[in-house]
Amino acid sequence: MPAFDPTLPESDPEIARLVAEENRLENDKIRLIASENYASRAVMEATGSVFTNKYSEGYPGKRYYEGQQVVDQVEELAVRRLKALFGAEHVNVQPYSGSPANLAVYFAFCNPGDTVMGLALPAGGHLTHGHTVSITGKYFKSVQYGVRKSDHRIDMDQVRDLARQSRPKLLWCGTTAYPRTLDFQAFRAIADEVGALLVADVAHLAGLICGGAHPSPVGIADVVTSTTHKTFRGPRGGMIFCKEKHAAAIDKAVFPGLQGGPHNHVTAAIAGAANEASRPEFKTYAKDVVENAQTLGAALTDAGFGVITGGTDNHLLLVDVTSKGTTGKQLAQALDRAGIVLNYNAVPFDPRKPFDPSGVRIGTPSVTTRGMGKDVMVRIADWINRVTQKPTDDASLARIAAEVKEVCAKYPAPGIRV
Ligand code: DSN
Repeated sequence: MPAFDPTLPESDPEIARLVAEENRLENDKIRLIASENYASRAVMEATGSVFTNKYSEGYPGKRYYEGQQVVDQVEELAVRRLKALFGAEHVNVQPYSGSPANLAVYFAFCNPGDTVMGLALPAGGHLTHGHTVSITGKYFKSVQYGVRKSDHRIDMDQVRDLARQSRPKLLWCGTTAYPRTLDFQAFRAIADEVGALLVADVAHLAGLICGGAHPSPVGIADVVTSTTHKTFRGPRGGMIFCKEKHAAAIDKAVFPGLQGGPHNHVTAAIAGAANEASRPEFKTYAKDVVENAQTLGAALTDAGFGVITGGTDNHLLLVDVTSKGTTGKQLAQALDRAGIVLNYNAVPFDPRKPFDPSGVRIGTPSVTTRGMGKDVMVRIADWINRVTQKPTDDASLARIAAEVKEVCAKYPAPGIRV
């Protein structure tokens, strides 16, 4: 007889209750955090599988532990699928998430004190692209470029000038809060001119790229990093694509340079997500994500919000809410009470502090996964506008939350069991 093996509710009712509460919350609310999504039931099952039990330091065929007969097949399958999906020469699926993937790139190519260049965080970049408080801004000499004051788009003239002056070893192009298409070829030309390696961080864009809704940097950049859980809709994880000539450096930097054993349950789920992303319906999904964001942006503009750059080419909007007499944080907190979840965010040249900035970031990956379309986007803009009118009125917020819940009930979310 096997030992008693209780279920989660039997073993730990407190955690089981919290899981149920989170299920309810993700079901009943409109989730607009641009970096979030709903992973499918299949991806969730792979993430919760026996592969969580297995250690496998090394790479398929060259491990430091025995018993890899199945794990090697999982990692090879994930790599094979991702290579086909993105047209990559080499893929590493072991980074624990996006920040470790980026750190591996620094470790592969740089020494402490080397010069690196990236988009500044307040202009829509990421911490790991050389921001001052990040290890990447402390261990490397970081040069940061920004967006133009006139139109809030990346200033490629500034990128070129700064690159010529500083001659960085790595030139990062990648964003977390930038609503416009990245011109990877223009970055390539600048990197070539100054002898830099070009690294594209497409964490936010990976699903749009393989769905054909954003140009791909694979084959243009020397290295491409990404998370696996945003528009790509997989489990929490990371991946690195590179040209074959950089494969050994990248693999060595990930393991043994930065990490120990890969999270094999995550690798299995990444393989599953790659399979889902290769289906024709994923192309429709990627296109719908962008169209929903554009519809929402137009409706917010009509309602008098300050939509940065006047709209979007991708899955997110950056919105200055000053014209509504509120701040990003006040609005985000009021919206949460009204059943709409997003994050407050600095806007370019924000006069306010990052902990209470002038804007909010709004993303459409999650609502699109639920099948919500343009009609719902127009309602979302209306709800957001109504919240700005009575941000402290409990009854009004509760009324909106009830309307949100009613709409959510019509669009079941994959992977959610309530
Ligand atoms: N935290 C992610 C985001 O929200 O964009 C970036 O790492």
